[in-house]
Amino acid sequence: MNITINNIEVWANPGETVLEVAEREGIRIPTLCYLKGFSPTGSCRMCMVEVEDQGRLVPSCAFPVYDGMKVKTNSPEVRRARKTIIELLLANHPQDCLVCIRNGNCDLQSLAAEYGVRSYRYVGQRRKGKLDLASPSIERDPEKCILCGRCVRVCHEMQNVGAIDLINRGFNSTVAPAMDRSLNTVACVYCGQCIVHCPVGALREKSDQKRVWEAINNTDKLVVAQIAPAVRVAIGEEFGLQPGEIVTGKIVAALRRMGVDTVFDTNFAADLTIMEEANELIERITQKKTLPMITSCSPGWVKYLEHFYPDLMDHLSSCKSPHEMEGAMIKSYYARKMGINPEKIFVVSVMPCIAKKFEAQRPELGKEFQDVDAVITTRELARMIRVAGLDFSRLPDEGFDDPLGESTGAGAIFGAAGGVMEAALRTAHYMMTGKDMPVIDFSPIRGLQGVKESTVEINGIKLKVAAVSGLKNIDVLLKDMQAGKSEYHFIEVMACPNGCINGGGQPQPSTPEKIQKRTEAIYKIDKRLPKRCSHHNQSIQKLYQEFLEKPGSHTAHDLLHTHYTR
Ligand code: HC0
Ligand code: SF4
Repeated sequence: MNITINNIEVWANPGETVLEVAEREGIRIPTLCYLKGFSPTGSCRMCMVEVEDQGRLVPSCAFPVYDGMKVKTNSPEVRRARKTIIELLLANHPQDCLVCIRNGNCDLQSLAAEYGVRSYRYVGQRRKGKLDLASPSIERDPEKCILCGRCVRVCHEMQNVGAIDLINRGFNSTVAPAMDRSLNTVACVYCGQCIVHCPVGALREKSDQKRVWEAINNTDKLVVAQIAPAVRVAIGEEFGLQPGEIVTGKIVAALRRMGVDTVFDTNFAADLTIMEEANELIERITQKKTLPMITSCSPGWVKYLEHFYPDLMDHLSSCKSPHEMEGAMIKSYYARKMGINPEKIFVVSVMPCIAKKFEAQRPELGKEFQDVDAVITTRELARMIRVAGLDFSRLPDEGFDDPLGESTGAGAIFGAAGGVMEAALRTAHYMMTGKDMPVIDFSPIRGLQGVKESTVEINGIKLKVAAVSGLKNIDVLLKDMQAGKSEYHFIEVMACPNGCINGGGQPQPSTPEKIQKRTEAIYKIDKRLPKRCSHHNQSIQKLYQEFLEKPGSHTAHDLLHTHYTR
């Protein structure tokens, strides 16, 4: 069918919305509540357009096209309506942009600037709400909420958790957990997807920046930082670089200039995780223990399983997540090697994830000492780099410290969904046959689909594997397991859609284009490395020789494995 937008005839498919057609034609219509791929609510009305042949304004995100339709996206009526909507939103919004976490990166602030809002036109009563600071990962400020409902749709439709919803009526409507309780008292899994999709500052991570600066300034502490696989392909966006630009060396340089004493790589521990996890998988298969084994490195996923399928906890790999393994090795192997009292070591993990903040505090992780002392997100590190006055893009590329800084391509691909599985298969093949896989790239479990599956034959055993990301995608597989119908041997689950590259602590906003670029960069790192299998990592080999003996040893179990008991 043909429609006219701003006097230009364009084609459209039946069922498309005005917003979708306009987007395709390169005509920008501002939105706040709209979320591509989710059910439209039309609640904010920011995307108003004028339908000339009907003489009325309609929300373009929820209005389907029809043949012969005549639309204006930029008439005086449209501009006036949008400006009024912004002014009404501001009337019920705290006037504290200068001290807001989203200052400079807020959709409402940008629209107010774009539409020339120069005063608070409507003055009246503002909705009150209590700050929710109780969880270890997320802070909520309901007074900043503009009721767009993006977080609610993400939590329900993408993550299948439903920890938050619109509660109350009329002027008192607000987004909160049931009974207006704190997030830490409900089944929130701290994936942080609500934060990355919030257009304003109503949701934010619990910041650990202050604690990290204090540790850096404390001359009695040795501050050891580690960087997660997905941070290096995303943080550049915070400094105007292209999504997917690989800036590993600049992050290392920045941390050293900020005063961090030693910089290690979580990718090293990802290789270590693979040694332990591949060994565990083989043990479960040969000793006929609980299968399928499911990965345990995504703390949002672990929490989801605990809340919703506690009967399936035995399927979870006993391996700690890589950054926890790295912390454990820093405070044992490295501390001993260097003759440092582990109590004086402060381990800070730079992660794309906010659930890692919760994970680091779990009593199941760390016996004598907490493995990791603080977790900061990609966004928090970017803020700290700015405060330190560093010109990020001009920093030189520096290398990690030894011995917990060497990594292979297998460790690198942990950052993309399917990567843990692929890395584990590379090493499981070696452990079972004594030979490397003839083809290292395992394409069936690459790509941006929520569920990827394949069968791989090793030593006559047909291993059925799946990689799942985005929590709503896991339920079918879990229900099959409960019914005793699952045919899988090994399943990777990442709480966030597409894995850590799209974690709740990554630069905002998150868009499909950015996710694609970050994923490509992760596989580029793997491809470029001379060693692409965890068992070829020489520092890992040395760690086993000098300290851990072999995968699954008593010491390995003591330091690298855990059992979640909720
Ligand atoms: Fe991930 Fe990880 S890969 S969870 O996605 O397994 O956060 O990047 O650091 O620990 O290595 C996040 C990313 C990590 C851990 C690793 C795993
Ligand atoms: Fe829902 Fe995840 Fe946000 Fe918790 S962190 S409210 S589970 S989207």
